Amino acid sequence: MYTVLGSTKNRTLRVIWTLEELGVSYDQVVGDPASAEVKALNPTGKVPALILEGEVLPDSVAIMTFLSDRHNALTFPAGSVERLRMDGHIQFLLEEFDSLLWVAAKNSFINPVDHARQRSNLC
Ligand SMILES: N[C@@H](CCC(=O)N[C@@H](CS)C(=O)NCC(=O)O)C(=O)O
Repeated sequence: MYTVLGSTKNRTLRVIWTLEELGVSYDQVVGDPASAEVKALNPTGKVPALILEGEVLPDSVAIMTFLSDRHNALTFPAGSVERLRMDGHIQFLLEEFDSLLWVAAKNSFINPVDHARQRSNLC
């Protein structure tokens, strides 16, 4: 049985989406990043994490890839050209969109206001 750590307000949504598309059953422990509930299961405080057989498995995209490979769906076989193209598109999205959106989010509604001001003064 899979246990997903995190809530659908963040990257945890990607993991939940994958599990729903695969039609696989799972439990969910809802908690905000760096909260006591999350740190109790994942000392890094990061979400999402997938807990499987006592192991805490990190990173939304790594988890999605793992689940797709494991259930032989939503992806192409490892070592195929199709898989390379798919992985290339994912890397492009992470580099060109996800990283920029994450920096913007951190400096708008996540970091304390003073921290955001200090950051913007650096530019
Ligand atoms: N690359 C990781 C990033 C994980 C991550 O930084 N998650 C954020 C929430 S979306 C978090 O837990 N931040 C809390 C922290 O960094 O302490 C992934 O895709 O899962």
